[in-house]
Amino acid sequence: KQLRTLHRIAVNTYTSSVPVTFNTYQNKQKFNDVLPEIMDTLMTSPKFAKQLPEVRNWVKKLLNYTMDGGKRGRGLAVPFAYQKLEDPENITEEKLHSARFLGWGLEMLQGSLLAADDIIDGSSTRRGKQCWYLQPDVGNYAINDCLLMNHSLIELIEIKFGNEPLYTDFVKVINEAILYTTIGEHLDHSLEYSKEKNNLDGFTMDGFNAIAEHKTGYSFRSSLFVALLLVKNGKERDTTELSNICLEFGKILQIQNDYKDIYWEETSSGKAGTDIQEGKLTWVAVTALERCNEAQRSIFKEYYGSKDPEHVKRIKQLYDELQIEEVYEKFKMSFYENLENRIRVLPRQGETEFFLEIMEACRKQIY
Ligand code: DMA
Ligand code: MG
Ligand code: MG
Repeated sequence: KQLRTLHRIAVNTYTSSVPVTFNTYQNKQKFNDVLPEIMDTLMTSPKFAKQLPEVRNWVKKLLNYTMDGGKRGRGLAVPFAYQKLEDPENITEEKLHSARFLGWGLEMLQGSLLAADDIIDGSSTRRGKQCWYLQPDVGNYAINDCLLMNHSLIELIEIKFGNEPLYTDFVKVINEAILYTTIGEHLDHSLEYSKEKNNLDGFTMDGFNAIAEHKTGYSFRSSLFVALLLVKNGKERDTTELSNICLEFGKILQIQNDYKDIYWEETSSGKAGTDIQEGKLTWVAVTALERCNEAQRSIFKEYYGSKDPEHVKRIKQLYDELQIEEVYEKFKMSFYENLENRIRVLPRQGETEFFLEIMEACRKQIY
């Protein structure tokens, strides 16, 4: 009898009547199954097939290293979004497969953006490993590797969808994500604080929001927008509010990222924090400044943006004095509440379900 029950559970897990969810073994497993195809497809491109074996080996090594170990939220969100946004009777295995393929494309993009970001931020670790640019035979060549990855992604999309009308739409969404994210990385750099600058006028919540929307919001949005292209008549849907909600997700994800940089151990976050050292305009820094008195503001100006471990400690101590952790917990709660209210009034149930589940994943830090 026990065996029969087990069998029934096993069968049910694989029937389509099981509700589609983002964070399930099934979604992940089926997504992972497509990865080898990504590699193979890229290598069948004449642009790679005719190269010396060294080139192919390098690209495989690069992709395996930089796409490994992350939470894969952006990638997993594509098949999940497709299933939530499409009417059940229109869902096809072929489209689902395309969604997974595109998901991996977005994971490739994220891997390259992070590899570039780590050079810029002078980071040492990422996803629990040494950063790509710190690998023995990489160094500055990592810049070329990032370009190589971005354009391999476009090549992949061309091989897979080049003859379909949707090809240009996919490229547009991906290019938009790259363009806005890199503008975000520019803002992130241009608004940095340094003692030489000695000016905190730009350290405002508006500044933070602009950075977060760009460097995080648009790549988050790309999962939903490529999925929508696979949906029947998806191109005709009004996406204004969907887009705005995605940018809000960008903000909260970046707020959590900024918080983790200070308060999480490297063993949990997978990377050593650098925001204080680099003088970054983060949610934590702006929130602290909003709460500083004159004396505390001087301390901030004196020690922020320094690699000296004692200075970093002094800033963290200031954050403690200002009770940033408590402020963060409260802020996060009301941010999610407001976001949920916007999500609940979306016109389509599938849209609401998609965002609510992604929101839950963000809350649990598994997105
Ligand atoms: C960079 O933000 C985000 C992009 C565009 C990859 P960040 O430097 O705060 O990210 P992380 O903390 O992961 O390095
Ligand atoms: Mg960084
Ligand atoms: Mg960060």
